[in-house]
Amino acid sequence: MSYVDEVYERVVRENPSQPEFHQAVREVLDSLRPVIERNEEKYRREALLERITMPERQILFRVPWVDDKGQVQVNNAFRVQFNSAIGPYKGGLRLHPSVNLGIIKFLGFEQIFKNSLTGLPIGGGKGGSDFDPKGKSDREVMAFCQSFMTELFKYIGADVDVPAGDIGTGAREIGFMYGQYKRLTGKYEGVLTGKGLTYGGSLARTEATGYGLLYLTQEMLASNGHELAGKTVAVSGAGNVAIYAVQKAQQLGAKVVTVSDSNGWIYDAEGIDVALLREIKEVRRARLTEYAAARASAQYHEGRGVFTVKCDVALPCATQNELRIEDAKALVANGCIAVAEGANMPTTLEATEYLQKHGVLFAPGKAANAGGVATSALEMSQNSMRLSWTFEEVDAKLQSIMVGIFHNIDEAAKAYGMAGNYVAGANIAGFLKVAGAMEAQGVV
Ligand code: NDP
Ligand code: 2IT
Repeated sequence: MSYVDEVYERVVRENPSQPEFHQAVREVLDSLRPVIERNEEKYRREALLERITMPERQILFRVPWVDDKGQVQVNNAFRVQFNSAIGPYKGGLRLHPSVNLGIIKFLGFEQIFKNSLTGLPIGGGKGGSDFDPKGKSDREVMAFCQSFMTELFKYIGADVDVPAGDIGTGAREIGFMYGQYKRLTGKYEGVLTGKGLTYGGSLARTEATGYGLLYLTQEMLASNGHELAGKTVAVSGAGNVAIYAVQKAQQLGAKVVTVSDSNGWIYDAEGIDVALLREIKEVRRARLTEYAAARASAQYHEGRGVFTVKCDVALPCATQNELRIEDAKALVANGCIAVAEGANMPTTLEATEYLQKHGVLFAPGKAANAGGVATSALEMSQNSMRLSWTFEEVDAKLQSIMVGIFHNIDEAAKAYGMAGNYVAGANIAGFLKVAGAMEAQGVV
């Protein structure tokens, strides 16, 4: 059996009931076949693939907190410190009822390669909890965040592990966590990113993932002879990534006709009104039905289906495995030319293969959504220097990072005879840097 297949079998055997983790590993290992085959004996002797698929450390803990009725609640929480070959662990914290160890491991594994692609010195990690911030009062969210940090603070630090936001973790949650870290340690340091602008946050971090997604998409389209301006775009999700993806797409001259949340989706023939969307999602924390109620041009549809609309470009920005084979078929049938992942692993393996086979340009999340973590790394730099850059400075760095990522993955794909396969290019380019650093540092 090939070394790649042996390692994949071991991952499945040793991590039962973690399908998302298996899926993420499978995609990466399949892409790496040509790289591994060139040096199979060396990699096997070094157990490099076993080491890269096994987290350096996994922290599991409980989070007790008191709700507004005086009832004690307990949640499961996780921090997976996956790989520190090229820098301190770095990656978000997801707060969503679906969170389990397998989901955090898939996210942490993806983060290793994504962070490598940014070109910045950050290792891979991820964390979170099955706590659901939806419908909770601010006081309940604070109680949870303080209790969560009361355990987590032992394992993190500005040069150790630097968490950030993800699904369910935004500026409010980061603020409460930062306050508790500071209180427990007495240290005012850049231990979290996505902080508020008054206490160490970076300008443009809020916008970075969505903006970065569009910078990379624009570059991918341009290098394949297309223009983003004038295109019709379908976006899924209505959270941090989706909102700023919509905004940047519109600034670049595209028309965005959809957004979605876990209940349903909006088709707005006149183009999504970002100011209204922000008011509903960021201020009122309300559902998309309110968007439809407030705007005559918007139709609300219950359930799935956001990718059944006619579009040129699709940007899945909600969650894993939301873009499935039936969506891929609808996109191809409707003439879609490009898909770029704002979310982490939003496209199933089957759907990805279908899109690629039918000539749709496909940018995987670990490249396309890397602008968020890249700007987090820029926030870390500013914290270390005790300086803050202007919005324009950060945005210019973000643009150049995203354009650089596109050319890096494009060239890696070509170097291994897979021109245009950006999934392979991203996995190979991300891997080579981390593998080189692991080899240089010996058996650790
Ligand atoms: P938010 O919590 O701000 O928004 C998430 C959005 O996705 C909401 O509209 C939510 O709808 C929807 N959603 C979440 N879970 C589901 C589900 N199970 N089914 C359907 N819809 C769902 O998160 P972000 O925008 O920050 O994150 C979105 C994606 O982008 C995630 O995959 C995340 O890992 C990834 N990402 C985020 C980065 C960041 O900087 N924030 C950076 C890189 C990637 P509802 O409100 O109904 O739950
Ligand atoms: O998936 C991701 O890259 C994030 N949620 C952002 C991580 C970060 O450290 O900014």
